[in-house]
Parts: sequence; structure tokens; C-alpha cells
Amino acid sequence: MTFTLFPDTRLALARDALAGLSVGDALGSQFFVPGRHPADLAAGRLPAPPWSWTDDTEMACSVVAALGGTGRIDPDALALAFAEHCEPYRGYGPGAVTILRLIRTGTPWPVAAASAFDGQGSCGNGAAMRVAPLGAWYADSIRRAADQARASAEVTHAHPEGIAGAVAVAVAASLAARARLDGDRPEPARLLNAVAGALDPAGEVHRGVRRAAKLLGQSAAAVVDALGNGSRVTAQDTVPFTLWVAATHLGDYPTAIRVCVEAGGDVDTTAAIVGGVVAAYTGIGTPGGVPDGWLAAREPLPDWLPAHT
Ligand code: AR6
Ligand code: MG
Repeated sequence: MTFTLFPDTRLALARDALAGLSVGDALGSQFFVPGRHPADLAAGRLPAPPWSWTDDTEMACSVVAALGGTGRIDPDALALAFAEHCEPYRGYGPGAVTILRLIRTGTPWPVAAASAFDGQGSCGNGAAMRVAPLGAWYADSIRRAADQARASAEVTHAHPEGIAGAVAVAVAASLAARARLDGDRPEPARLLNAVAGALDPAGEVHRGVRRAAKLLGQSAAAVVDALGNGSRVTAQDTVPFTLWVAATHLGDYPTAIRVCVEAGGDVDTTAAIVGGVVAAYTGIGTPGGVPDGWLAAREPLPDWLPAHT
């Protein structure tokens, strides 16, 4: 079935995904503070606010601002926005810090991105961590979600696996937002196999997402053993696990985030990815959605993000 999505609807879906992403990022990063334990979250003991967000949210805000302007990613403009808005103390990856510094000082982004990691390009999870709102924006087309995700990724991630991670997350968020509009939650296997179908079958992210579909119903600990939990900070080690969590807990944001926190690894980023995809489906303040209290505890989004985007 085809249908028309009005710009306001796209924006509302993207903003809900951004809320879920930023709350996941901000709450997840609280668990790197010494003395804080995942069991606190399970027991309902939340960290004291404010929960500061990190690079995941800062970059996602640039993506949403870019979409709010034209509805399409202009890679040159996005590269500049990433570079200009980068507050280095927000916990950026080392490759990203270098690339953004090069861009800020006049190096064209294709040159900067290609130079990372001895010319391999970055396969870090940073292109995947910021892209769920873009996927939600394209709730009407997984093909356009994939194309625009690729364009948003290439600015910093020249490695095919780094790009595949972003495509996978955007397609998952597109399907989640579509499911919300249709009122029809997809079976986890259907969601994961649709994501895998949008990826290059020769890639590791693709293989991981296919494996994730075969691990549905297993414990999260078993899935972490098989797929990783982001501790290597690469797309390959992060995206398959996060999509398993999102597919399994698509209707329950607090549980999805708790599973990320308990899994350990790159918790701010796993929770950002999962939070973005799940919130595209649940929204905010709904049963199973992003709790209003969690949103209130998150540091306000940057003031350069226009209210209408
Ligand atoms: N070969 C080996 N390791 C790699 C490669 C490669 N080609 N590319 C990346 N890595 P980076 P990001 C590893 O620095 O993707 C923040 O904490 C390498 O260990 O390009 O934006 C966020 O919260 C490198 O340090 O930045 C996210 O967790 C790491 O991947 C994350 O960083 C990250 O790649 C986002 O990182
Ligand atoms: Mg971070």
C-alpha cells in the first residue's frame, strides 16, 4: 500500500525517535559512572538528573536539523554541521575527532573520511548511532531510508561496514515508524529479515543481522556471546545485537533500554540505537513508550536545534 506522508508527520516521527535516542544515550552513559550498577535500573532506582547526552545525540541533532530543512541529506552541509557542532568533551570516537577537525579546517569530507584508520575508513558504530530519526522520517520507504542513511554515513564513515551499520538501523527505524502508523507491530523475525534484505549479503553486519534473526527467543546473555555488545565500538560488533533487542522489545522502551544496560559494552550507543528504533514505534509518554520522567531527566537538547525541526 502506498500513502502520502506529510512533512509534519515525518518530523513528529523523527522527533520521537530523537527523544528515544537521546534518552537512551544519556541514561546509558550514566552507567559508566563508577559505583552505578545495572541492577539499580532493574529495581527502579534511576540516576539523579540531569543525564548528560553524548556525541550520539549531538550528531543525531545535526541529522534531524538537516532533514527538517530540505527532507534530503546534503552531505557537504551535514559534514559542516557535524564539524561545527562538535563539542569534543562529549565522548567522540578518536577517528571522528580527527575527521571532524580536518573538515573544520577545510579538508573536503571525502578526503577526511577516506584517510581514517590508515586509509581503511572508519567502521565505528558512529554512523549507526545517529541515524534512527532519519529512518523514522522515511517511514514510507525503506529504500529511501537506506539511500539517505548511506549519504549521512559516508561523511565520516568510509568503510563499507560502518555504512552498512547505518543503513541497517535506518531501515529498522523506518519499519518501526511504519508499523506505528499502521498499528501493526511486525514479528521480530520479519523485521530483522527485512533489514538484512536491505544490506550487502557479503558484509559482516548483514551476517550478524541474519544470525540475530536465528537467535530470537534466546537470552540476551547468549545473544551478546554470539553477536557482541559494542565493546569493540564497531558497527559489526554493535548493530546486530541492538537490532535483536529492538525487534524483541519493540513495544516496551524501558525494558529495551534495561536490556542494553545489563548487556554492558558500549552502553550509551547501544541504548541510543535501540532507543531511537523503539521510540519510532512507541512514541513518548504512551504505554511502553519513553517515560515522561526519563525525558525530563535528560539534559535539554542543544539550543541550536530549531524548535520547528
Ligand atoms: N579498523 C579497526 N577498528 C576500527 C576501524 C577500522 N577500520 N574503524 C573504526 N574502528 P571512530 P565513531 C574502531 O573513532 O564511529 C563514541 O564513544 C576503533 O576502535 O571512527 O564515531 C560514541 O558514543 C575506533 O576507535 O568513531 C560511540 O560509541 C572505534 O571503532 C563511538 O564512539 C570508533 O570509530 C562512535 O565512534
Ligand atoms: Mg557516546
